[in-house]
Amino acid sequence: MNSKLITGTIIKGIGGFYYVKTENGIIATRGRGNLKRDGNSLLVGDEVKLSLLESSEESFQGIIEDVFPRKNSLIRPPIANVDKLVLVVSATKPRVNYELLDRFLVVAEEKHIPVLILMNKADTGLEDEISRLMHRYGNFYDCLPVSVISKHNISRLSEMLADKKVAFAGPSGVGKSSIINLLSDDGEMETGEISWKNQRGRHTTRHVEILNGRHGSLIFDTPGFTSIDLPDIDNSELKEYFPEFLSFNGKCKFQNCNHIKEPGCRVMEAIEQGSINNERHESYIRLFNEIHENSKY
Ligand SMILES: Nc1nc2c(ncn2[C@@H]2O[C@H](COP(=O)(O)OP(=O)(O)OP(=O)(O)O)[C@@H](O)[C@H]2O)c(=O)[nH]1
Ligand SMILES: [Zn+2]
Repeated sequence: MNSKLITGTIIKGIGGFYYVKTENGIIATRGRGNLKRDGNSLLVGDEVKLSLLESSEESFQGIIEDVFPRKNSLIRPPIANVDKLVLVVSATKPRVNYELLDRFLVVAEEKHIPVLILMNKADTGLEDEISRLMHRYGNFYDCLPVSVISKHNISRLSEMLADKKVAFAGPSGVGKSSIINLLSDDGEMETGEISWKNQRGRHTTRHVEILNGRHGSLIFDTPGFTSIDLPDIDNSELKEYFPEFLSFNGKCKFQNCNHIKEPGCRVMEAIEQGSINNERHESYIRLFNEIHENSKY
């Protein structure tokens, strides 16, 4: 075994093999023994150290010796080290599901994953939808209207994602696949005997894998990333995951105010003054109650 370890990113895991993107191209590997990180197995997106096998008779050329600590990870889809979670909605067909968007935002906050909210289908001319979205989130999240059809803001988007590992999520039909197709390179990824066209839709069985994007970005291709489970938290923690509330937490009349309808609540004041969006607060209350209901079982 070559004693020199090289580093890389797992871009695909299939049948016990992990394909690792390295400076020397893509290398098929296996994990050493029962290699785990944070109690679970290797994930697409993991940064790893691997040793190269000297004999190339095996169907793989390297052994993963170690996994770097993760920035974050998700269970469904199973991915690690997301630098940017792009939450895709569309102006129409389907219209924005704000409740779902707010759930995704809570998960992203809890996992410390930076978010970009994309409103696709901007070509449909539904300016009202775009302004509603901006009004609701624009002060706290990056929001960008785009269009796959007119290419509006697509190059801006790919610049915003430069050098990042990016996952796309959102309801069915908003245009996630179309956007990923626009952003990913169609170049051939090659190494040793392994090569496959880096093109979406070629395989009938869909696994999570990483595609090369423009400007050095890596795109998690995560079929079916249309919903997400709320984090396992107490409802009194939920207020930490609404950035609108952060400057008020601990400053209401009651130190442990949950900003529901307590007297002397600074968040309620801010809503009345219009500096916090009322719909976001309603959404907060729904999630607060939902977590409470779930905790009974
Ligand atoms: N008008 C318009 N239609 C678009 C745009 N982007 C995608 N579409 C259409 O929206 C439909 C859904 O697009 P997809 O890319 O399959 O959506 P998806 O989010 O990947 O959907 P799932 O795979 O079901 O999760 C397709 O008919 C696209 O042609 C856009 O910018 N403008
Ligand atoms: Zn309060």
